[in-house]
Amino acid sequence: MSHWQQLKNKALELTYRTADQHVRLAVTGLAGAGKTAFITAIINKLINASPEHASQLPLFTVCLEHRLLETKRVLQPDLQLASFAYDAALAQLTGEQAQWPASTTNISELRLAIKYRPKQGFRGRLLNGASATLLLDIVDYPGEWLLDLPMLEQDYQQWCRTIWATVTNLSRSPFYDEFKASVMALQPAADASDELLATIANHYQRLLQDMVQQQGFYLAQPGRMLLPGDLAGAPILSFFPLLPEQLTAADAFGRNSIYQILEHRYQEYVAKVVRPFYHDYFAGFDRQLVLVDCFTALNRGKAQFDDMTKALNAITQSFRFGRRSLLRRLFAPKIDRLLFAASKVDQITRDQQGNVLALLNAILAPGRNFADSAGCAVETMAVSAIRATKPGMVRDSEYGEQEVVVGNRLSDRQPVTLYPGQVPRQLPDAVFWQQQGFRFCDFAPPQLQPGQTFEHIRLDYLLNFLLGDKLQ
Ligand SMILES: Nc1nc2c(ncn2[C@@H]2O[C@H](COP(=O)(O)OP(=O)(O)OP(=O)(O)O)[C@@H](O)[C@H]2O)c(=O)[nH]1
Ligand SMILES: [Mg+2]
Repeated sequence: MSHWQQLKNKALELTYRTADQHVRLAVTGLAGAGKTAFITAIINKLINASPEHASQLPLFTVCLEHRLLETKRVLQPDLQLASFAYDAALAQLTGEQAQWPASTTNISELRLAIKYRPKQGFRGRLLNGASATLLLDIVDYPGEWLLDLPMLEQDYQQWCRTIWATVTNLSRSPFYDEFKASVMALQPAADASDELLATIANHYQRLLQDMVQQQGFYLAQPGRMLLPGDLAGAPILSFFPLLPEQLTAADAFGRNSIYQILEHRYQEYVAKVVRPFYHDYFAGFDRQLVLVDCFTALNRGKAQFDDMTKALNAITQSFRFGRRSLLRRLFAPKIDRLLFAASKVDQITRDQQGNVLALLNAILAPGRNFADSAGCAVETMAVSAIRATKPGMVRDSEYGEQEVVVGNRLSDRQPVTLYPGQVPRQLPDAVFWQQQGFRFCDFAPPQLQPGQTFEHIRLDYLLNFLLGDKLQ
C-alpha cells in the first residue's frame, strides 16, 4: 500500500470512528405511550442478542447475518443525568408477580456499546476484519414534558388564546368553574400579589391534573404542573392563562400588574425550563422515535381521541425540519430518520394490525409533510415492545373461525381469551362514537419462566430501520 493510500485510509478511519460510530436516539411519546417499557425491551433484546440467538431478531439484518457480536452497557455521556433504571425495570418485569415499570417522573439516560462485524466492502476492508463499535444513547423522560414543546413558538397572549379555545374540553372537569371564576374576578391591570397568583395557579393545576388523570385528556400546559418535581411552589410555575378579553390593551399595563407578572413568568418558564430541556437533550439527536398508544385514546372517547391527535400534531409540527420552523436552530436538522410507531399492538388480533397502521397514518396526516422535504426518512409501524398476549383461534357457531388474543387482564390478572374488536382504519366519525365505543383491554406483563425471554412484535424491523444503516 502506498504511503498516500495509507494516509488516506487513516483519515477515513478517523472519520469513520468519530462521525459514524455514535447514534443518539430520542424515544418520545405522550404520557403512557409505552416509552419506558420499550426502552427496557430494546436494551434487553440487544444485550441478549448474540450470533447464537440471531433467530430472536430475524428482521434485524446485522443479527440475521450473525454480525452482531455483543452489546454492553457503558458509562453514559451526561454526568448530570440520572441513569435509566434498566435493572429496576427488568426486576419488576421478571419478578414473582411481573409488573410493568412505573410511570416516569424524571429524565434519565443510558449508553449501549454495540460491537459488530462490518460487512465486507468499504468499511469491512478499512477495518480489515476487525470488529467495530456503535455507541447508542437512549434518553427516557416523562411524557408530560413533551407537551410543552409548542409553547416555544408562542408568546403569552397566543398561549392564553390557545388554552381558552379548548374550553369545551376544560369545562368537563368539576374544577373548571372554580378556576374560571377566579380568573374572571381578576383585574389584570391591578398590582399582582404572590399569594393571589399562587391560589389561582393552584386552581389551574387542579384543573389540569383532573383533565389528564381523571378525564383522560392529553394536552395540558405547562406540562410541569402535572409533575412539578423541584419546581413545586416556585413562582416560575405559578402562572395560568388570562381570558382573551382580559388581554385587550394589556401591553400598556404597569410593570407590577397581574398581566405583566404572568407574562413574565410564562416567558421565564419557556426560557428556563422548556428551552433548556429541548436544547440540552433534543438538539443532538440523530434518530427520533415517537410511540403512539392508539388503544387507550380510543377507549377514552371522541373528545380525548381528538385531543391526542391534536397534541401529537402540535408536537410533530414542532419537529418540522423545514426552513420556516423557529425550532430549526434548536432541533439540529441532523435527524435523518423519524419513526412513528403504534405501540402495544399485542392488545389486538393480528388481522387488525394493518388497521392500526392505517389509523396511525390518519392521525398523523395533518402534520405529515413536515419532515419529508429535508431528506429525513419518515416511516410508520405497528409494534409491541413486550408482548403480553398470545394469538389464538376460536370457532364461533355464528362467525366461524375467529382470531382472538389470550392473556391476563391487568385489572384483576384473570386469564382472558377475547376478540378485542375492530380497529378503525380512519378517524372514527361522530356517529360511530355515538353508536359504539371501544373497549381494548390492558394486559398484565407476561410471567416469564426461567430461561424464557420477552416476546415482541416487529421490534427487529424497528431496530433495522433505526440502526440498520449504522451497522453495515
Ligand atoms: N400489552 C402491552 N402493554 C404495554 C406494552 N408496553 C407498555 N404497555 C402498557 O403501557 C403502560 C405504560 O407504559 P410505559 O412504558 O410506562 O409508558 P411511558 O410512555 O414510559 O409512560 P410515562 O413514563 O408515564 O410517560 C404500561 O404500564 C403497560 O400497561 C406492550 O408492549 N404491550
Ligand atoms: Mg416512562
